[in-house]
Amino acid sequence: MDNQYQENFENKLEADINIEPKDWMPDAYRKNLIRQIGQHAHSEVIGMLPEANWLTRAPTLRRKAILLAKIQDEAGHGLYLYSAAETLGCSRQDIYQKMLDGKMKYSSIFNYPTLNWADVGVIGWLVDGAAIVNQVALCRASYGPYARAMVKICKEESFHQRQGYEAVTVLANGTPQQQAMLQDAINRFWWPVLMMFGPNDSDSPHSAQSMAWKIKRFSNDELRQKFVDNTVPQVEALGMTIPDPDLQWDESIGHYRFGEIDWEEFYQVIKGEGICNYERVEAKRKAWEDGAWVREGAMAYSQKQQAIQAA
Ligand code: FAQ
Repeated sequence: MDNQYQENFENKLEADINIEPKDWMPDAYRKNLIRQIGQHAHSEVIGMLPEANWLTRAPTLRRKAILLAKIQDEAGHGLYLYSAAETLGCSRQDIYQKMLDGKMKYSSIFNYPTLNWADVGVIGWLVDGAAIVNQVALCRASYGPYARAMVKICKEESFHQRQGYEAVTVLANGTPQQQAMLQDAINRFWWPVLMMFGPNDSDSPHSAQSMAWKIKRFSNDELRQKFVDNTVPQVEALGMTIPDPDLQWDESIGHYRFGEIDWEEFYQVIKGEGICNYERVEAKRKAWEDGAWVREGAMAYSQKQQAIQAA
């Protein structure tokens, strides 16, 4: 019987028909999706923190309103993704607790500090830019609820990326101090952004299976290359430089070649030893504990409503 289920599952993958929550799926497929979608959700909500650091110091009311809207969007993306993970049978509270306990990861990029206002523009431009390259591919992921969540999320990320680019354009056309501030932000964020795509394909334990299951449609290295190819002309248009002496256009392959990523730094960060890992998780732990009364109140209200309806 199981063989028949397995065959149906594989036929759907082959025919590019989405797998839906009530369909049979192999346990390992389900587990892998909970891991990836859960980590993705954690990244969205942890990703609110570096930007929130600048909310009270945004240079104008307009910038502040845009930043506030962007951060709220990230919270919404987190909620979508937690819901998508829940359709696989996990509990939101359980995976959130795993993140707080360091048993589930979130994107390495959010363990770097936002030291000046240019960092906020650079996050919108480069971090959201990298996220879009990764997530556009995920719009065709084989699991229906994940793929559909990605479509809406990508639309909002596109707005984030454009607002980031617009913000850095103002700095690039500003005073020498503003230009220096932007260059400094690019210098600090460039390599960590390239790390967002994960280890090289040869060192990526999940890639082969995730590609076979059509969760991932492109490999880590393919997406990283696409991001570099998209972004170098944007950096040049801003009159800025990329902190990579090995970066060069290779006409023969039609791509930019770039230098080696510091993988030691990457593994340190995902192990929990980056600059801001402790601070980020502590902020979320405190928010979770401080919010206990809200959850209790909501629960009491819901029980009261159910009792009224039952009466
Ligand atoms: N950081 O075998 P692989 C955003 C882990 S965008 C931390 O290659 P996989 C928007 C990986 O989990 C950011 N850990 O794994 C935003 C695995 O560990 P595990 C979020 C990383 O899954 C913008 C191990 O290394 N986007 O939030 C990273 O096939 C601005 C081996 O790696 C997503 O999550 C990393 N960079 O490929 C919000 C996209 N890279 O689980 C606010 C969805 C790898 O065995 C502000 N995820 N690891 O313990 C994916 O596409 C994939 O999961 C990859 C990794 C490509 C990230």
